[in-house]
Formats: sequence, C-alpha cells, structure tokens
Amino acid sequence: MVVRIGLRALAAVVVSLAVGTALAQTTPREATVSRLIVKFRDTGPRAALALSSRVAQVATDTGVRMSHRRSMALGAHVLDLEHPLSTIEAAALVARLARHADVEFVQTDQRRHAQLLPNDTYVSSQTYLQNSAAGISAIAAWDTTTGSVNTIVAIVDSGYRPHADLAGRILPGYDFISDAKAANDGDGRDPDASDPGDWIDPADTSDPHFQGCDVEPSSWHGTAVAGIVAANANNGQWLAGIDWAAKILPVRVLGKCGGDDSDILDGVAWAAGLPVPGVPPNPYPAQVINLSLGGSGDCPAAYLSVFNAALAHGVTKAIVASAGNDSGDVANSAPANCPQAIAVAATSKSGALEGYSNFGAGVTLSAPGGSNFVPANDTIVFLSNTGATTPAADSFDAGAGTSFSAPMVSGVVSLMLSVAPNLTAAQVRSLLTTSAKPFPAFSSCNTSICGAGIVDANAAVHAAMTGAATFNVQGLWWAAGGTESGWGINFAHPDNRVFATWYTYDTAGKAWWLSMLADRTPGNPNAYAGRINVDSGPPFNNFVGKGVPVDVGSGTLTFTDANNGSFSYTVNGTAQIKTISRYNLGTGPQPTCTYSATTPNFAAATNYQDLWWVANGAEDGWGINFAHQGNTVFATWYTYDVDGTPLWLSALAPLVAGTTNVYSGALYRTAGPRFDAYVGPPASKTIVGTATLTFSDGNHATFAYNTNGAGSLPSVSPPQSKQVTRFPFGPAGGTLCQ
Ligand SMILES: [Ca+2]
Ligand SMILES: [Ca+2]
Ligand SMILES: [Ca+2]
Repeated sequence: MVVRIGLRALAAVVVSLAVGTALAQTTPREATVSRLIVKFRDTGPRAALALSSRVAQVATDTGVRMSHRRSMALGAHVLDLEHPLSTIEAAALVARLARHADVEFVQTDQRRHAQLLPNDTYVSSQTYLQNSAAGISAIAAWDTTTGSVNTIVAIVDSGYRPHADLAGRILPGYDFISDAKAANDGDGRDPDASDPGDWIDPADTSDPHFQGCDVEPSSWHGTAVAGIVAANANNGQWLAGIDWAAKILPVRVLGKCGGDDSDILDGVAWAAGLPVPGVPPNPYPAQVINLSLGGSGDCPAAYLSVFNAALAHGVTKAIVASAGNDSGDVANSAPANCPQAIAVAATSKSGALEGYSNFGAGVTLSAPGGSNFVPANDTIVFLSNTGATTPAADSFDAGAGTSFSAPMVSGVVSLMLSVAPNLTAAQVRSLLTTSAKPFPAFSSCNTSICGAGIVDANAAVHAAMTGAATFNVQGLWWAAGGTESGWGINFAHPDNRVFATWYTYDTAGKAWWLSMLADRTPGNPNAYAGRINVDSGPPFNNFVGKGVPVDVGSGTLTFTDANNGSFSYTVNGTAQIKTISRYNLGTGPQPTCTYSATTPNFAAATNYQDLWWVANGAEDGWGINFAHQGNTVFATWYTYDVDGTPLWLSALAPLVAGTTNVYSGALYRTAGPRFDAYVGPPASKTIVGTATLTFSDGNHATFAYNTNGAGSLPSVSPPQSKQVTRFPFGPAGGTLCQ
C-alpha cells in the first residue's frame, strides 16, 4: 500500500518582523585592565633569578603592584595587577614595562569577543541562532567554523527555488517524483529538482488523484528547509543559514499533496550514493540527509533497509528526520521512528516542547520549531517565494513545525563535519546528543520525551574537534596479531571511562586477573589511565559478600582507532607495554559500540557485549564479561579460587539450536606463561564444566554453571545459577553495542 507522506511544516504563520536590529548590542562601560601578559628575557643578568623575584623587581621598578597568576605556553606569564587600571593608565604601564631591561614583551590581557555576526537583513529575527538557553548557539559556533564547501547536505523534500540567498549552494540534484500529476512539472522522474509549486486548488480536490488533500497554496517547503541549513550568510540580504559553505543536494520527492514512499526511498538511497535503477549515479553523495517529512505508522521495513544501506555505504553520517506535528508519540511517526534516524522534536523559544510536536522515547534530541499560536512572536523565519501557485519572486516567510527543527540539526551536523569530516555515523549521533543543551528548568521537556537536549551547535562543533578521534572500545581485546593467545582484556566503555578486566597468569602460571578503572586523560581523548587492582574474595562456588581489592600498580590504555591500541602497565614493579587489538570471534560482524548520555534501552538490546554481574552490589568483586558477535558469546568469568585468590574461567558459548536466547558451552580453566613474560600459546586448557547463559532480555540473564571436579576445582552439581545484569559504573547513560 502506498502511504502518502505529508509535509512537516504547519501552514506558515505570517508575522511582521522587526528588522535591522543589531544582533548583539553591548552597553558601553568604563573598560579596565587587571591583567598583563609578560615575557621575561631568556638571557641577561636577571634570567637566572626566581620568577617571583623578577615579578617583584618589575613591580618595584614601575611602582605598580602586581603578582604572578600563572605561566603560559612558550615562557610568557600572566601577571595580576593589584588594582585595575584604566585603559590609559594601562597603556602607560605597558609602555614603561616594554622598555624594562628584563622584559622581552608585554601586553594587556584583553578580553576578546565573538565577532562573527552576520549582516543578513532579517538575522535578528532568527532568534534560534542565538547563544541563549533555548537557542542553538550557532553564533558561538561560527567563531570556530562557518562550514566547509566539502560538506553536502541532501534536502529530500519538495525541490528548490533558485532563491538569491541560496546562490552558489545548490548542486545538481534529481527529481524522483514518478507521478507526473503530483510532480506538477509535466513528467515523471527527471534531472531537474526545481520546485514548480505544489499548490492544490479547488479543482484538484475533485480529481480522485488528490482526494482528501487540502486546498492550499504552494509551500516552497524544500527551499525553506534548505535555507535554514545553508542560506548564504553575511551577504547583506535575507537570512543566515547555519552552515555558510556546505552544498545542498536537492532531492525532490514531495509534490502536490505529499510524496510516495517509493519515491522517498529511492531519493534517500540516491542521496547516499547508492544506485537507483533508471537514474544516473549521484556524483555528489551527501554526508547529511534531511527528511522534514513523515507519516503515521511503524518504521516500514523498506526504510530500515534503505537507511541501513545508506549509512553502511559510508558517505552519509546522519539521517535527520522531523519528529512530526501530531502532538503524539514519535513511535507512530515514520520515518522519524526508524532506529537509524536522528529524530528531532520542536522546542519553543523558552525551551518547552511545542504543542504540535511529537515526543517520546524515540526522540533523539530537540531544536527550535517555532510556535503555531497567533499572534506569534516565536516563529521560524525561512526563505520562500511569493508565488501562490507557480513560482514568482524570492521572499521570506515565518512559520512553525518540526520541519524546521530537523534542518537545524542537519546544519549543526554539517558544521561538525566541517571540523571533523571523518566522524562515523555513530560518533555524530553520540557527539550530538552528549553535547546537547539541557532543557531549561521548568521546561515541559525532559530527556524521556524530548531527547538528549536542545541541539547546541557550539558544543557539538567543539565536541567534534576534541572527540573526533574518540573511539568506543567496549569488547574483548588481546595481544595484537595473536602471538600471545591465552590472555585478554575486556573493556566496558561508558564515555570518558574504561573499566578494564585483564585475564592473564600470575608468576606461577596460574589463572590470575586484574582490573583497572581508567579515566580519559586530559592530554589525549583516546587515552585512559587508572590504578590496577588485584582482588581476593569468596570462592566461585560459594560467593557471599564482597571481593577485597589491593592496589598493585597503574596502567594506561591508548587507542589509535576503535580496533587498535596499546596497554602499558606497571604491576608489582614490572613495567611493560603490550600492543592490543580488538578480538574477532569470527562468528559474524563485529558489533559497533556507542555511548549515549541517555541510558540506552538495554532491555531491548540484542547484543550483550558488556560487563555483567549480580545486581544490587550484593556480590561486588566478581563479574562476567560477554563478547558477543553473531550467534556466539565468549564469556570471561572473573571470580576466585577455593583459596580466595583470583581465578578466571572462560566459555565460548554458541546459541543453542532451537532457541533464540540461550548460549551454552564448555567452561575452561587455562594456565599459561606469567603475565610479564608471555610468549606463545597457553600452557594448558582444561574443561572444568559447562556454562549456560539464558537472556530473558537485553539486560537480564541467568548464568548457570557446573564444575566436574577437573582443573583442581571442587565439583559443583547440580549447577549453580546467578541472575546477572549489566554493570553500571557511571557516568550517566551507557554504552550499547549493536
Ligand atoms: Ca518531473
Ligand atoms: Ca522536475
Ligand atoms: Ca543571507
């Protein structure tokens, strides 16, 4: 069945706009200077003196009291003046200091202000761009980047008008509307994605083709959406787009009375660079695909398939979809409810959920959408056309809808990609959500209905720069190249923290494990450092109470990508570095792990890769790591021997035939070369029993095991079992692999 997909914009509410006001105004005030930047000479009679003496000397020599605040890069120092000076007094002081024998250079420590304010005619009405609690802080972001010509944003919509404020920004797109009547351009698919108008007049409604469609003028919807992303900024006319440089790929799928799934799907596939039968290949595949459209129902299988393929193709990093304007749960709004989509709800200028906006757990984040109340002082201004039917002159208009929220996020993603073009789709989603602004106090929005927050262009751009190369490493790793098979290290990785459990052998070759809670280092976002503990605790067959940790050293994990890194450690005085790589079970695709500040829906997860234990902390001190790939779980169980020393056992547990949730395999005890002199394969591997994992959902499992008396372990029969769940150790949110 063909589903008609409607526009996400509400009927535009035309308002009179205050124009010409300066965007940022500051009231003049008496400027003062309270800090200097001074570089003392590297040579000369005073060079060997203590810094405090040199500061005291220049203070004495100039008669101005000052003290050392901090040292700067390249040998300069920040000095605090005891009393602030007027700018004239400060200039005189600087002149005196500049002549001082011990001073190489000196200047006042001035405050610099963001200066990149565009001069577009109606920019003061674009309140959503501002650095306010409910704005998207595009103005702040522009101090860092205004975008890149190398970024392409596909606007899958009603086509485009060659509006003057989009001049030079529109790539050759494609018109995917198959039905000539709906297309309104006289034919089916064609290479001209320009928008001929999508008006419905009273005569149209008697045409069975447009039955049930409302009589309305042309919407120029695609032009409006494109302008929010990329209107030419600082060109003295019209509006300012969020990205001043990115190219727009117009993909026309919406005509009179909406568009058909079959055309939208082909349009998305083509935008991503995938082949579409009968259509020439797209020479400009898009990094960002914006879908300000939707309809009711579940996410159709065809959308799942196309969205998956679009992201897997590798160019497209984000598919951004408007949540919809039905005041209902986004779960009923496709394609925003498709899991690959970044679903965007609409917030007001005070950061509340707009009344029309869809909401719910499926919303990824929010962005301003404007109010549909009249008189409206909270509308979104957008590029338009004066034509009520066929196109006429360039214009602008104002209105509301999640149609406007989505391109704000698309524009922010394109800014992120301008500073970090190699971000993955998972990183884009993670950085967007973790950098989002918290909803203001007393907002009707919260993270359970409006997503992670309000999109924050400035924070997202900075997160993209510093987090561009951050990799989620959750999973099982071992010595690179497999030259040291028999030991490994499991990582659970929520955001800026890695919890590592390392299974190896003690100096006697006996199974031994250590753990490390490592935090991201200030200098390298892909390095994590922490203390290493060895625990002792109650034996595996009678675990009551808690393990007791002993600090035995320190470690640093440094990752070069999501699959390679190094582990340097000092344990009991022995310092070593091992090259490590992600272990491939070879039983299906490696899952991709993504941290989210909003706790993921673990219960719904179908990949179990994580650290698990008995909930509620009653049995702190042991745990079980699952590496999960395809239909196999590799479990490493960190527990204790009968004498209370660390013991690890492992099981390679394939899915049990005829089940969908039970994994079972032999339980092994391994002995091997000591941790600090590891060479070759493990010394011995003994089957000591069986482990069976029964997952009642993605966050609850029963871990049942028996032991058979082998491997110097007492026999446990019948099997013992433990109810296990994922181990949360902060920060808020969690990492999900899929
Ligand atoms: Ca056509
Ligand atoms: Ca056309
Ligand atoms: Ca402009």
